[in-house]
Amino acid sequence: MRIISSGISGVSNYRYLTDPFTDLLFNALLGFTFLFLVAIMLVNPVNKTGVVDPKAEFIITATWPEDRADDVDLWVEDPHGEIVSYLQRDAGWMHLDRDDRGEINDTVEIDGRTVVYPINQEIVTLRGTITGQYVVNVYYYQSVSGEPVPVTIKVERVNPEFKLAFVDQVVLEAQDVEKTVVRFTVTSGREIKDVRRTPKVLTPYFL
Ligand SMILES: [Ca+2]
Ligand SMILES: [Ca+2]
Repeated sequence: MRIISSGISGVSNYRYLTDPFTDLLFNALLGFTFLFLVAIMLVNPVNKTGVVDPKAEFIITATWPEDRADDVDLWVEDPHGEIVSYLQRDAGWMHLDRDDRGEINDTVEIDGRTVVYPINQEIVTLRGTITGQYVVNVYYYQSVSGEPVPVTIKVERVNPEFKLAFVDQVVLEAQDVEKTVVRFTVTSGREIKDVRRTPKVLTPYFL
């Protein structure tokens, strides 16, 4: 790489040819970054404590250890018999955020680099509730580890105020095991009653 003198007499100051441009670029980048951060702060004011997205009435979450490459699926049936899963991510008022497939879809490309964001979680939101019984199942779709996988299920009520309605952990012993984690009944007052675990198959695989 070529180098040149700065031309300042009496000063031994050698610099790379690209330096002035790099400096300018760096300073411009700093300026833009600062302006961008200020813009973000103005657009997204810090949420007040306790304020939750009002578009969801209930949130059902299935989580399994983030270091596992195994694919677990969350299945939920509403009182009308509508079933939400990766096969149908919108059903009635239910919505599945994503099909988490273990580690397969945990990577994103940023500036040509592969960045891994290890998370093993599927979330079903209920945008509205129907009175009656909901059924929550988990299914061990693909076992990469060959090991049993522990899955934690949470049911959270968002409105009128946030409340953890149910939490439990089940172990799916092997691939293709389906378990009903919980059945619960939503009352007209949005309370959860009659929590039970009577098994019910929601997947269509063995029909
Ligand atoms: Ca999955
Ligand atoms: Ca994952």
